[in-house]
Amino acid sequence: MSKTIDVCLSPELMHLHNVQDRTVVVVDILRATSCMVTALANGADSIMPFADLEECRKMKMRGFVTSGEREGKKVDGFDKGNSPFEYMGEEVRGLKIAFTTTNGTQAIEKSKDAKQVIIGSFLNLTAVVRNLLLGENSVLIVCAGWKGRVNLEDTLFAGAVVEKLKDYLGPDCDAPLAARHLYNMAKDDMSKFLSESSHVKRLNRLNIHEDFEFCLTVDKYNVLPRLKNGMITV
Ligand code: 3SL
Repeated sequence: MSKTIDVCLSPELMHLHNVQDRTVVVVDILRATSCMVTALANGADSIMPFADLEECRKMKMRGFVTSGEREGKKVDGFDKGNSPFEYMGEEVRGLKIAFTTTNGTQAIEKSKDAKQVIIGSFLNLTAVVRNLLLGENSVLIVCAGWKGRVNLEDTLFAGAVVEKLKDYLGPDCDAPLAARHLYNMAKDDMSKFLSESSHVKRLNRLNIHEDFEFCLTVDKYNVLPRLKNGMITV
């Protein structure tokens, strides 16, 4: 049977999808999955994602570094926030990280029953595409969005994947087609295309424009983070 590809534009639409026999790619370009990819590419041991903030906080007692955000800001008492620049360099090597974010880790939680869960971002786009191309499973890209709403940046990533696989994986519905068309409109200057988007405005208010530019870098890292038994590793 030939493989297909679908896109879930918001985690609120997950009830429409049967993930058991699919590879799910979870994406939260700004900034959760970009941070995860950066941390693991820089030698972090593992990332345990939490939907619940207090569950994540408890992991400190078990020797984990606590990381993440609420409303874009580092959580009080946590070790790290949600900027990819906090997950670079020698200090990251070997860390076991407990991670919670507003949307990204919620999307991971909703995807956990998939046959395979991988973590996607522009930073590791080719590694993701290669895995999907070589794998046996049909694909679902789960966009983390923002509090249940659709966002542009995750949709663009989904479109990039659909575009690169268009000769091999047929679309299950119009969402992959819409994402692909959007990506093709945006690809020559994604930064400009996204300048009016809601999350970019949010990040600009927090004075973190450099995170936005970094998260749009294509193929900075050749890593493929996967979720297994509640833990993300490469
Ligand atoms: O929602 C998330 O998972 C975050 O990545 C949002 S923020 O970029 O930290 O605001």
